[in-house]
Amino acid sequence: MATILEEERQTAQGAPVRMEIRDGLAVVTLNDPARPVNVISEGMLREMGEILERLENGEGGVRAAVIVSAKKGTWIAGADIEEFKNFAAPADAEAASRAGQEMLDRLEQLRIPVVAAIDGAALGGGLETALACTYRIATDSPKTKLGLPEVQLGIIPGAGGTARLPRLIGLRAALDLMLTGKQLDARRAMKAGIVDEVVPQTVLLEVASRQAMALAAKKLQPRAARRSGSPERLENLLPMRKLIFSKARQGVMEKTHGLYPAPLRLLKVIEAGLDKDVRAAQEMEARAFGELAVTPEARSLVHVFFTSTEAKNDVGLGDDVKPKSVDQIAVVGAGFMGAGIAAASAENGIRVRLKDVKPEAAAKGLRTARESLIKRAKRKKMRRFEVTKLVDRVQPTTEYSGFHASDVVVEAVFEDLSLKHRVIKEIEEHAGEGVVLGSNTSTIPITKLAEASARPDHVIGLHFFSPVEKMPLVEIITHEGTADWVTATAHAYAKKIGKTPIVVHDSPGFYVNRILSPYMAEAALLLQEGVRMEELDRAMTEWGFPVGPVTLYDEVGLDVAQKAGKIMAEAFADRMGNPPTVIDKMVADGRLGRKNSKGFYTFGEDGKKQGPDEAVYALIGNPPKKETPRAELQERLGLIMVNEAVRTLEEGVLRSARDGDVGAVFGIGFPPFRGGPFWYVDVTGAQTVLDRLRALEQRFGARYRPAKLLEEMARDGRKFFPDAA
Ligand code: T1G
Repeated sequence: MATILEEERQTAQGAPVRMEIRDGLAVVTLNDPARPVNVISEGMLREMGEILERLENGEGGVRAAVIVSAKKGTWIAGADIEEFKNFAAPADAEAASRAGQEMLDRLEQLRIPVVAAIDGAALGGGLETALACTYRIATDSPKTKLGLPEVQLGIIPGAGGTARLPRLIGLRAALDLMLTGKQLDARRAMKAGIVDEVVPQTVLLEVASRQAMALAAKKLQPRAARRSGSPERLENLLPMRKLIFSKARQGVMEKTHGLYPAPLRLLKVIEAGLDKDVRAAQEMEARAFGELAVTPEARSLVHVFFTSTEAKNDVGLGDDVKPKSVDQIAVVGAGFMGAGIAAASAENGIRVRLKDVKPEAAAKGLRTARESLIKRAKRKKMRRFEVTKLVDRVQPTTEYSGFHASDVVVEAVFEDLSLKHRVIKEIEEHAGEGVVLGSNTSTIPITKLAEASARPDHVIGLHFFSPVEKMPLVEIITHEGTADWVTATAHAYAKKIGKTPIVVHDSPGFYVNRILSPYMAEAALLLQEGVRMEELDRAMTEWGFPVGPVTLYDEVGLDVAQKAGKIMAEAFADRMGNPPTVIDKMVADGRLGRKNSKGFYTFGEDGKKQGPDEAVYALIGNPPKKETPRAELQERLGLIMVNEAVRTLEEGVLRSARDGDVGAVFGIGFPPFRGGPFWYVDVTGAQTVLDRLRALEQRFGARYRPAKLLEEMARDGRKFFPDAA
């Protein structure tokens, strides 16, 4: 049996779906030759339609079937998101949803049992296909992930998932999966009741074939059938159900401020469909899917999906540039960032030497790294021996011993040029000739760092964001002399540890801090003009940022912001040369933010943010009196960031608008439903953005002077992305 898959993998050509019937068992193999993953495209639907017809006709005396993928890493990655771009009207998307529903209804109604033999990702329409099968077996491979991430694309499951999943695993569990889009590994999917069995990859087809025939012989029953009636009967009591939905709605509003229509519509569809049969429930699902798929939010989120996967898969260098494999790294500086980088690397199979000057500092860093690893291991229900293996990958040291075996060394020491120069020299004394020397600096030009290196072409910026375990972006910064293989290795390393990398050219603030600085400076200026801090923060969270700029000051640290602000003011004096004075006053008053529990906001014993510290206004010297319309605050802060982003592309700091959108969304939480600064310009219209900037320039001066590239885009009616509406 296993050889069937091997043969298929080797001979991936022709039809994406193949079926072989032997001794009453049909093995349906998915293997789309045209893509790296299996997706439910129009072509795949057609192929599956023919396969279903052959099974409905009982071809070859078939008694049971197994659906298996011959693609490494994916079973079915869902509907073909590329085809969403063809949805011109709700009816187009609704028709696509109905076509998916009809195919899976036929699969579910087959008179023979069908086993989903899942190895790799079964997401969206992929999981919905598995839910329409009689029995689900998944492998314990780390690549096996099951989930319904549709809300992350601004839509809802459209092939029966909103009806079948709650009926299989209960309402609360289903809502949690569909509202978060979280992906479960096989063991957790089994615990949730989605999967019937978990097996090693090597025996998947063998076990699936045996179980399929056992089901046909009625010697085996799916878990779902063994449970009497729908699970968790308590949930079905109306008062409880109402409570579940109102709590879920409240949770969605707190998280999204109502800016994302899909999760709210999802709740409506599920609540209305619960007491109906699956067919009737799917009616509402298809209609809602149709309406959501053509919303600007969905189009932006599809844009974010493709730009982020492209950024992951495209280092932007010729195929002849080969990255070095990264199996062992060293991190110098075991502070919060260093420990985070060590943990993210260890979690993805890389051995780490974590160095600091003092043993207690190295020990503290090790503790931080291990605590983060154990927390994530617990969430993944890893077994004790697996956890031990994982945490043992991080080894602390106060020496440079073992650095010779490192493929990459990341320095994450204090932001001081002379200290970093000394560390670079020390690293090069102990590390191998071929080592990539990465710096986690967020402000110091990489060109300056490379000056201390004996191998400047090995020096590159590896800018992680805090907290490393949560922030997906790695900003890779090249200087004029960085070797291509070094860039390729840094990119491959970032991808290997599950991050989304963008490559930018060296410049003050690089890309992400470059666009963040004028935004933060403008917020401080607005405070000085008498706008209340919570009003500023609410304006930007209601614009879609996870937190507002004033809260962000307290998070990153006023001293860090002050330092970055000065570097930017020096570098871009014409526009940023007049930094707000409030930050200096805050630092002078010993207010560094959360790290010393004294900032713009007050902090409780537990370190949690409380409310505005009114004493700050006395410090600012201007009592808050100004009622500025929220829309104006959003315009001033949003557009100053967008304009700076366009300027970085104009200057060649960014290589592409794609990287700009990915960097802003994944680096500083630019609202994903707005797609990123460049997509935002396209959707809003370059001329409109230009006019609004010019109006602001009239009122507030040079810091709002539109980027030349924006003027050209408006003049020529050009867009950064051809498929922007
Ligand atoms: N459609 C189209 N292209 C896809 C795709 C999809 N669903 N999934 C991946 N690709 C492309 C991707 O753009 C990249 O292209 C290549 O495959 C490799 O991807 C009815 C309507 C599956 C876990 O949201 O999460 O089903 O850059 O680099 O790291 O209810 O891709 O090489 O040209 O990411 O191994 C729901 C999306 C759809 C899953 C693999 N499904 N995909 O990760 O590879 S909506 C999803 C992923 C839906 C139904 C609804 C990941 C992956 P390129 P990659 P990877």
